[in-house]
Amino acid sequence: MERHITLGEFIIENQKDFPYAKGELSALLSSIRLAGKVVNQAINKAGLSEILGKAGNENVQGEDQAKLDVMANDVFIETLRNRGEICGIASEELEDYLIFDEDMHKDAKYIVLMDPLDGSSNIDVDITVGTIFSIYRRISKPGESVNKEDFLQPGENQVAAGYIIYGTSTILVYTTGNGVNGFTFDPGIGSFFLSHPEIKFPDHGKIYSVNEGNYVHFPTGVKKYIKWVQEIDEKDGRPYTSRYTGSLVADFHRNMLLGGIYLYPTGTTSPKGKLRLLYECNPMAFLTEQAGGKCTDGFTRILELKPTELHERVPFFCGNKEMVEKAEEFMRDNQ
Ligand code: AHM
Ligand code: MG
Repeated sequence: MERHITLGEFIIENQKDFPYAKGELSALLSSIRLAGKVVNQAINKAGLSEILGKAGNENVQGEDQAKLDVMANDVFIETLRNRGEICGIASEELEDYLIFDEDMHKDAKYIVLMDPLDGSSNIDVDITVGTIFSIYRRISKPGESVNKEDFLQPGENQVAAGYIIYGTSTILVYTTGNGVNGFTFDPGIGSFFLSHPEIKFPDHGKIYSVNEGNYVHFPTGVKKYIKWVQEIDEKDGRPYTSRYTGSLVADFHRNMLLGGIYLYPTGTTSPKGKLRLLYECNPMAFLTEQAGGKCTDGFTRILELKPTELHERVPFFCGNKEMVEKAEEFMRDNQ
């Protein structure tokens, strides 16, 4: 029988690849795995347990918080706080970052940034949602207070990033800078098993994912690119197929496995795009590059952008290298 490696075994076996591993990053990934199981269980029975719907609050960006958003945020924060590997966390759902300054955190080297439940407009209608996480080493010295600079690091400083997709099955996908691997949750056993080893974008893709309802607001380069993908050209498989769920994790996961491009450009209703650099774009960009793809804001590599504020938004072009480069060509030619 084929040997099925659990996520726990995989994390430990690959610990030697971390340049300064002492086991803390492995323990941190295990904490995320645990919180993911709790959130997964809640999502699976959401319709039964009166946790669908709005929580009655708005988050810092003025968006309605769904009850599951709030629950997922609390589960991840409490799970990570109860263990000693991180000294601070920033979440899309919180106005400011949280410092963990209890004794058990005093030697912690890592901070986490996360979107605890991405695609939340899809929760109440039973469509896939996800959790996105991003891990950095702190810049401040242990013993000093964690500060904003620790959270405003460029994406290329990430030591690990990943997502959990709560879809037809629940899959945890992550990278520590040594390729991308995916683990499917077996609910009967309660463990994640390696199911998608060494994920790479296929060489060519034929899927484009963009909210075309915003077309009128898009920059000319994006408008022309969309028209181009819809033209007939048998040689490169155009017209491409349009697929868009409104859950970044779902659209990203599909495009990485099947080949595609995801676009969330600027528009008059979202002058800097919608997606958040720290919680959504950077972790997805790290995964993308590790899977052989490309991720930019239309001009500049996402991982090189220097964040200036926690909830900063940036335009997002992400997917197969050749597809993103084509979209960039349209952006350059239509400035
Ligand atoms: P959220 O973090 O509030 O759920 O918002 C992010 C989501 C992404 O998952 C998705 O790709 C995008 O917003 C969809 O936006 P739109 O509905 O404008 O197309
Ligand atoms: Mg989100």
